[in-house]
Amino acid sequence: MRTALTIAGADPSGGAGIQADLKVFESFGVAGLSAITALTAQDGRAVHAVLPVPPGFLLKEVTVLLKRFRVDAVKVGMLGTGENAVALAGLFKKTGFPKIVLDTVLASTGGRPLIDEGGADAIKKLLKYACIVTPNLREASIITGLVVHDLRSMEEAARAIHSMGAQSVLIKGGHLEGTPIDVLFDGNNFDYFKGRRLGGPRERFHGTGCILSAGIAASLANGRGVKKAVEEARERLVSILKKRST
Ligand code: PXL
Repeated sequence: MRTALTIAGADPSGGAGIQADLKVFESFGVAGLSAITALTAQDGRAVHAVLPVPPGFLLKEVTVLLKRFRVDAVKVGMLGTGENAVALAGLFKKTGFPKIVLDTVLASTGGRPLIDEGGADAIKKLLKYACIVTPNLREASIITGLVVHDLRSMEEAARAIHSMGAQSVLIKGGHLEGTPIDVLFDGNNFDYFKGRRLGGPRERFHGTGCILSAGIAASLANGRGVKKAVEEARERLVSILKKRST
């Protein structure tokens, strides 16, 4: 059985973070491993508190797993602190994982920071290890310093993030005005994935980014290429969201 590792925050409400990632891995027939970067107290509507684990402990969680299991793909989500990002960058440099999906989680949809101050700069240190990175418009803006708000600026940001070291860049257009379109750039070509807006309250979309990045990691673990992995993850995301009550 193929194996994927999620390095992310815990969401007790189950819609995002480690809990969501493991369910997605299972739905792809991939065995799931997890290393928790931070605890959160939340109800699926709002994050009430965050307690990051110390970087030394995070490294211990991961290295203990690596001694025993072969890992086919890794998903990195919420990190809690810049220190955790830096610690992981050191580990990735040593271990050379081939398939790392980096979800650049900076804040919850409700606006609660999920990484400490300066964390966004630390996350940049992980870009060069990423097989694919999946920022939304806001995260792409913060990472590049560009105003990312339409297709043209998404393409510009994708080029900029690629030049910072990520092999492929998927900029998620869920917050675009009008039709949501995700833009994938592999350093040569752009691919565009058009979506359809599903209505409903904000909590219906809690964990959307986690589910997508976990799906990409699971599909990569199953041996798919990056573009196919994005397609499969997007399809799975839609079917999961449709099952959620509105
Ligand atoms: O969707 C971002 C996110 C990631 N990870 C955890 C979260 C959230 C949003 O609330 O709670 C653990």
